[in-house]
Amino acid sequence: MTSPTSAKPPGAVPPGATPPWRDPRLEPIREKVYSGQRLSFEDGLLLEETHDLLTLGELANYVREQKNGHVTYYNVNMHLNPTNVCVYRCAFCSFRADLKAANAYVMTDEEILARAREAAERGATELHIVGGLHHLLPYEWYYNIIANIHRHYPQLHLKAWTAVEWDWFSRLTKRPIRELMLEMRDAGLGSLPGGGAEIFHPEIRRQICDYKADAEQWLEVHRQWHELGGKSNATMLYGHIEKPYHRIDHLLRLRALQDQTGGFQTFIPLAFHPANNPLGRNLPKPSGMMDLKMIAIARLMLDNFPHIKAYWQMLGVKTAQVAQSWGADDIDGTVVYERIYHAAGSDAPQELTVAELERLIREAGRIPVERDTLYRPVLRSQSRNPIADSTPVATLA
Ligand code: V47
Ligand code: SF4
Repeated sequence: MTSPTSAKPPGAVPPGATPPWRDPRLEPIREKVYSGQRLSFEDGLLLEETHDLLTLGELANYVREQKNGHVTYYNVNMHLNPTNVCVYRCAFCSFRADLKAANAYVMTDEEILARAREAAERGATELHIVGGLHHLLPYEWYYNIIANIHRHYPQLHLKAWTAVEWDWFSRLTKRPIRELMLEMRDAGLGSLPGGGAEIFHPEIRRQICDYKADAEQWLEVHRQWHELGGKSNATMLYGHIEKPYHRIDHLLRLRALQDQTGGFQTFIPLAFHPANNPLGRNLPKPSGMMDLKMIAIARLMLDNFPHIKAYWQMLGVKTAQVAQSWGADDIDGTVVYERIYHAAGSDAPQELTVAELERLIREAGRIPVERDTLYRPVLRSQSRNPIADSTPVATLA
């Protein structure tokens, strides 16, 4: 007779047997991954379908370690959103405001320069600048933000304006995007962030962000910047009304452009935050399972992207840390003054210090490396790093 203490729970696997959670359909994909073969659209759909998160993690982690070893990158950065006034009405956006809304703001030149000064004084290497498309402000206003900051604080790398903003500048000025890019690069622009990509597939794009730059226009902006020798990032907004095939389609469009230009540095899956926006009314936040799957699938499908970023502001600190074993090799930076996710209900802290980032990374079994925006290691002694030992400051948001 078996004693109650030695009874196996239902579903327990005898030693040596294949556990029931292992999905045998992933075996051909495992072979492809370990032999460096590219995954197809159908493979991507299978990765989406499976519940075998452990095998997904194993495969994505293999690719991650082949590309980036045990390193996890972070940077010392700050965000600047010069205005929240926007002509568009993306259904997922909790950040935007109408021209005359009570919460509408446009930062003055002084406020913008004060933010840049704070970034420089706190040892940031990057200022991440994006905002709304203001109904009345001319292209010159956006141009001057770059030129003024660069003139005063040339040590800051300015990662500025999503493809949607570049498309808007071209509509405003009727000038070719390439010409505007050259002009802004001369004024101090360093690289392009990955925002505005959302979901490329028109079945979804027309429902969540009609009118703004479409997939072809988004990709064309990045192509042009890459052709000028510039680097940029890419994103995907997941966990709302899109289906798995829309996500895989999105990833493959990015992979195809990267094959041609090689200008993308990192891909950042962005989890939909449902608070305070029309799209979120009946939708929950993506689950932890989905967040980890998106990181892993991105790592497996985007075989030509050097980096996958688990943006801690978007995933939350805990998932961003675990994601370092599911394919991610970057956790983003100190951030500070993030508005877009906090407007949409993020409960992540406003900023993390270098000491906190490094602790999270070490605890995940990775080696923390401070990078600049272009993934060059930043060398500075701890004592010279003004953010390392500081307590987070009070924030605007
Ligand atoms: O384009 C807006 C997304 C993006 C919501 O390049 C939302 O290094 C979820 O692109 N729920 C802007 N997402 C942020 C972005 C980014 C962030 C960090 C690093 C980089 C980089 C780029 O945020 C927007 C949109 O796709 N977004 N609202 C929302 N409610
Ligand atoms: Fe405007 Fe960007 Fe918000 Fe869309 S996501 S409404 S373009 S600020």
